[in-house]
Amino acid sequence: MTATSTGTSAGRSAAAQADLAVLQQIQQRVLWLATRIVDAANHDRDTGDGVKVGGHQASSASLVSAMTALYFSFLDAPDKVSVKPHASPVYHAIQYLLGNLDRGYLTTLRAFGGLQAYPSRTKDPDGPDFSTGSVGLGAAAPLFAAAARRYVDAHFGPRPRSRFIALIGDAELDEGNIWEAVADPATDGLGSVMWIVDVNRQSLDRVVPGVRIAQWEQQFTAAGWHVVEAKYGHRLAAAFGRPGGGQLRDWIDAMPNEHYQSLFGLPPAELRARFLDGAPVEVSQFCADIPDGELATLVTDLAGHDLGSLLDSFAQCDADKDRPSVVFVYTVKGWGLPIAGNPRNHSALLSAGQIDEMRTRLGLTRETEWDRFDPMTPAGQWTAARREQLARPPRAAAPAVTVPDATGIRASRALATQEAFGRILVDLSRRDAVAPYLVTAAPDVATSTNLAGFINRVRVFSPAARRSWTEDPVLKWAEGPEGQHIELGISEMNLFLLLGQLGLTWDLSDQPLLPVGTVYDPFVLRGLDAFIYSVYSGARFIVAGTPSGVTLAPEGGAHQSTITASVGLELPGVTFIEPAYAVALDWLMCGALQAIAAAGAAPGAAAPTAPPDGAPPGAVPPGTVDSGAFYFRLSTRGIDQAPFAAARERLGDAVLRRQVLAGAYRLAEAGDLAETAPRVHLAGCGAVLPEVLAAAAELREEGIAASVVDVTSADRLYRAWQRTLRQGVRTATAPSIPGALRTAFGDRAPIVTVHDAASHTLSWLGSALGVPAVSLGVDSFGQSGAVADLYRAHDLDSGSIINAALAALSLR
Ligand SMILES: Cc1ncc(C[n+]2csc(CCOP(=O)(O)OP(=O)(O)O)c2C)c(N)n1
Ligand SMILES: [Mg+2]
Repeated sequence: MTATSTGTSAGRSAAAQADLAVLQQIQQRVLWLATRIVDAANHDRDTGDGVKVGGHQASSASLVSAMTALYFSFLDAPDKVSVKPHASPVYHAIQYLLGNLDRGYLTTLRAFGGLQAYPSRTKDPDGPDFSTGSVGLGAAAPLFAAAARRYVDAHFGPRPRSRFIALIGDAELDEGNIWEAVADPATDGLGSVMWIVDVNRQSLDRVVPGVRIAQWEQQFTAAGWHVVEAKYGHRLAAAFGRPGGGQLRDWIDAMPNEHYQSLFGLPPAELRARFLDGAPVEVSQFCADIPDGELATLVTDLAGHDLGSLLDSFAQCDADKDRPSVVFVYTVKGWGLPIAGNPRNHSALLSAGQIDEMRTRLGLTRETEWDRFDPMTPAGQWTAARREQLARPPRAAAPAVTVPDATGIRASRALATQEAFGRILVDLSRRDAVAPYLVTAAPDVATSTNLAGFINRVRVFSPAARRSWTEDPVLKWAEGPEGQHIELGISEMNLFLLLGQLGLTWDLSDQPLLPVGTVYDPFVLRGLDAFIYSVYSGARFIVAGTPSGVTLAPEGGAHQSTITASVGLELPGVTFIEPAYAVALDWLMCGALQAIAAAGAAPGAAAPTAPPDGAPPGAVPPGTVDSGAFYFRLSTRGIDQAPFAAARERLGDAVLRRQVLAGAYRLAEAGDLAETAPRVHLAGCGAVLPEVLAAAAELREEGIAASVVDVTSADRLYRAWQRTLRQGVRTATAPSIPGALRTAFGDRAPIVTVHDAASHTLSWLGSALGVPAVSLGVDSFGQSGAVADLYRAHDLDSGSIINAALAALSLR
């Protein structure tokens, strides 16, 4: 007996038949374990809070056969699989049977520190390749992982071939991001991709009406995909071949989903009547000789639970190496369970009696119910062989990528951070130690976000060389396999999904990269769920949101971002950075790339946080470290660089750089006013600093000692504050003001915060410093105008800042 594919033809050899029999035995155990894992979570554990635990026995059952076929036959070790969120119990059951998950975990689904409700790369102990949960994203992720692998292979030499597989719920195909991913030319021709759609015709609420499959198949075909159907099991296929079988097939094909679905769970005699309700006489005649019980088995015989058919269709997909494949696998939601096909089964749980009945039927007892297969049995030998076949070698140590502390950008004239960003990238592309690892991506905004200089140097990525038909002296859009910019269509979802997978190549393709994406800042929100998804998955990348804010004055409210800074500050795993000056950006960008490079080189960087004994992990103070992604919010407003040059002279590069990286520094001192002069701090962030500096100068003339603090990373400051606060909370000691805040603000004085973003983003600074504060920012939609018009409209002009300072002083 061998644990390999069972062959492809309908007339299987005796050996192949025997293999299928073993697989069938395995899938029964997978079904049991997946069902019992959810059952235990709900019935064996007292959470003490009365909140329903939940879990999805029916959604899991639907994929038991397909996942058994994959993990116990089809997959090779380098293959990467994304499992639909609600089949996580099946994944864990399989990893347990393969010996990759301790038994203690099986009773911890949805418990703190236990198995996660949905597959999680970063939290589950048995390391799924992809996280899933927000439907549609985990489905599309392997497509972008395959695109990232294609890029890695083209630049660093081919790795062992991986197939990138997604197991997707049929209702997931309603999510628009799926179709954005399928339609993008960057995902063309990825023959290593196989999507398996679990066609159980049910979503959360209902049996989905209408025959959508035909439409979806056409959409995939139109996008250049190879479409395969695994619809009928071998019994139905045989019946269709008999005289009159054609009509039977037509009848089943034409039947509305709701009608077909209503057959499940009916007693056999009733099923006959329901099945033949409205059927042509030929179909009734065809069925007349088939006993009730057999008819029930026959008409619900779908390929999604026929292991041989499944393996045949996977092999069919595999044979097509030039384009992605999708196989529509017809299944039963709740297959093999008493809740099979019930339209309300999405969250249904088996009763204690039903669990007992199932356990007994499978020959298990309360003592043996969690056991793996006896190693002496065929199933035990099979799983042991598969464990070895699927074992992955430890990740090779990655080469160290040396990113400089700074490119040394010169900024003698007024400069915008967006322009500086482009120049820094160009400089880095000239450095051999960094350049090979840089890869940029943009959703049709590469040139308008200043990537043109970089693209001119490194070209655009395309798997094959493409002839260029234009001669543009300013922008050389040359495409070929050596290119290091990946251009996407206008889909911010795709941008963040691609960045996420480029940011995971250190794990999924054994090659760290330094990915940098650009997007107009307001449209970060358009891709936000994919942004969150990618960061939650452990991806490391830089994204520049540019231009941002109302400084983008003439463009109007549809293009002016306001709440993105708050989003950046609050997102876990993302470090939000908004510098005003070119040299600060240089230090911060190089620092971010250094962090990404260092993380990629760290062995075991993907290790889950949960311990093997199932105990809850030690509580980690929130956001104590920079992790995954860096979000730079940039601007096209050119600002005078002299104030920064003055700060450099005053503080020296070593000190200033440290402060800039920590999140804030003193940009302008209050000057030599009398000791008794009222003091105020003006804290500004980003492109609005010229107004802040002007206000400070005027205040000083009025005898008010106003200093200016440039907040380069509100996020790092906030985290530093929270760290000390929480430390105080946990140890019941008085928290201190963190060093970064003390250094930048020095003495205690009322503050005004000024930001070309929602005023809320910096409004916490008053509490952090324990002083009265007035926060200015953009709290309504923008509109077209000149910068001065809009700053006046939003109280960001220097006059308003002066008034705010007086207000803050009056709050003392
Ligand atoms: C973005 C998002 N919206 C909504 C949900 C809630 N939800 C979870 S499963 C589900 C239905 C999924 O149906 P399908 O994909 O067909 O899965 P299955 O039938 O296999 O359970 C919904 C709406 C979610 N997880 N993610
Ligand atoms: Mg479904």
